[in-house]
Parts: sequence; C-alpha cells; structure tokens
Amino acid sequence: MAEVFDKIKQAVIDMQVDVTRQLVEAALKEGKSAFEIVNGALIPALKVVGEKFRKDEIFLPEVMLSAAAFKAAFDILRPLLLAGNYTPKAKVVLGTVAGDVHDIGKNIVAALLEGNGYQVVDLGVNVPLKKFVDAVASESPQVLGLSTLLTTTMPEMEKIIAQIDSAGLRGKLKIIVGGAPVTREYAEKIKADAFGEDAQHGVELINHWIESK
Ligand code: B1M
Repeated sequence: MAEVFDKIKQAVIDMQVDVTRQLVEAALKEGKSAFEIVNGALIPALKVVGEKFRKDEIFLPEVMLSAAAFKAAFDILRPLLLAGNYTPKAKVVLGTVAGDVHDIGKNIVAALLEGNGYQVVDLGVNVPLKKFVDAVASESPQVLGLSTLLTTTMPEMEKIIAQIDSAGLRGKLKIIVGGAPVTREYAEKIKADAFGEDAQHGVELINHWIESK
C-alpha cells in the first residue's frame, strides 16, 4: 500500500478529521484516484474501526469521530467518484422508523455502507411508513434498512414490512433490521430477511447478498 494510504487509514482510525482531509487532498495532488483512496485507505480504516467497536476496544465517541473523519474524506471524493466511471455495488434505502429520532447507529451503518461502495438513500429519522414505501417504489433499491432504538417503535418495522409486501414491492428486495432492542427472533417474526447485530455485521450480510447474486 502506498505510504499516503497508510497515513490516511491511520488518520481515520486516530479520529483526526482535519488531518484526514489534508492527506486526502495531498493524495489527489499526487495523482491517486478517488477510487484508489476509498479502496486503499478509507474502507480498510472503517473495517479496523468496525472490528474494534465490535470487540469493545473502542467506544461510541471514538466511532463517531472516526466516522466524521471518514465522512470528511468521502465528501471530497464523492463528486469525483460520481464523475468517473464508479458504479455503486447496489442501492440501499435506510432510515430510522416513525416515532424515533435516534440516528447514531443508523449513521454508522450508512457510513460503512458508503465506504463499502453502496449508494445510500438515507431517509433520516422519524420516517413515516409511507415515506419508506414510496422510497422503495421510486428508488428500486436492492436493500431496505430499518433502524430503531425504542421498544415502543419496534412494531413500526413490522408495519412497514407488511405494507411493502402487500403493495407487491418485496420482489428481490432484501430487508435488514437493526438497533439495540431488536433481536434475531424479532426480525424473523416480522419477516425481515436479516437482523444486523451491529453496523459491521449488517454490512457483511448485505455484502453477502449482493456478492452472491
Ligand atoms: Co435515547 N433512549 N431517548 N436518546 N438513548 C435509549 C435508546 C434508551 C435505551 C436509554 C435508556 O433508557 N436506558 C431508551 C430506550 C428505552 C426503550 O425503548 N426500552 C431511550 C429513550 C427512552 C429515549 C427518549 C424517549 C427519552 C425521553 O425523551 N424521555 C427519547 C426518545 C425520543 C424519540 O426518539 N422520539 C430519547 C432521546 C435521545 C437523544 C435525542 C437524547 C439521543 C439520540 C441522539 C441521536 O441519536 N442523534 C439519545 C441517546 C444518545 C440514547 C443512548 C444513550 C445511546 C443510543 C446510541 O446512539 N447508541 C441510548 C442508551 C444506550 O443505548 N446506552 C438511549 C449507540 C449506537 C451506535 O448504537 O443505535 O444501537 P445503536 O446502533 C448499533 C447497532 O444497534 C446497529 O449498529 C449500530 C452500531 O454497531 N444498528 C444497526 C443500528 N441500526 C441498525 C440498522 C441495521 C443494522 C445494524 O440495518 C439496517
């Protein structure tokens, strides 16, 4: 790996937002492509961060700062990727269900997905059922991701899935659900295709679906 890629990767892991931005700009000036920077530095950095978080070696504030460093870099690179012949692996519509404004976990999922080459349509928080259904109809994503942190809003996931089924929109769409109170058993009960234990696990499941198509 080029030295500058090692430095960018380490800067993201070390949560250095400004340093990451400067290094990415320097790498572009050196002639590295946006695609090379994403694959050679940013994705490997997020993999390390995701694994450390999973193993409780780092905690939420560190993940958020690393995600911010990743985002600062990705904001510079996104227009270059879209201008080139970069083709996203697949499209994921993502959101936190109605009644719930928690978005930290969802945002980590979104950042990891973007870092892994997915186009993410992030509907935000407190998203009404109809907005999810309309987005599935209009965006034709390969994956729909639902997040919630409140036990009181978990039933919203079941309603969204039932509505997508009855609108005949399930087809090849895969639905993944996640968030602290959600369990594998609950995901099965509400007919989701999968439960993401954490952001890294969620991305691995989606990678598996997309790559085995
Ligand atoms: Co609130 N909150 N909160 N809160 N909050 C919890 C969730 C709570 C457990 C705290 C507690 O009482 N101990 C509790 C819920 C209890 C319950 O339902 N049983 C609670 C409550 C009650 C509330 C309010 C109702 C409080 C009030 O107003 N009385 C209120 C709700 C408002 C609303 O939504 N309508 C409220 C508000 C807030 C803040 C706004 C202050 C803030 C949210 C800020 C924000 O998100 N921008 C907040 C916070 C920060 C928390 C805690 C402290 C932390 C949540 C968090 O971000 N965790 C939380 C207590 C706790 O968990 N210790 C709490 C870290 C995050 C990375 O984890 O989102 O689980 P998580 O995401 C993980 C995985 O779950 C997974 O990947 C992520 C990373 O690995 N994942 C997915 C998540 N979504 C996924 C989707 C996938 C795949 C994986 O595929 C699609």
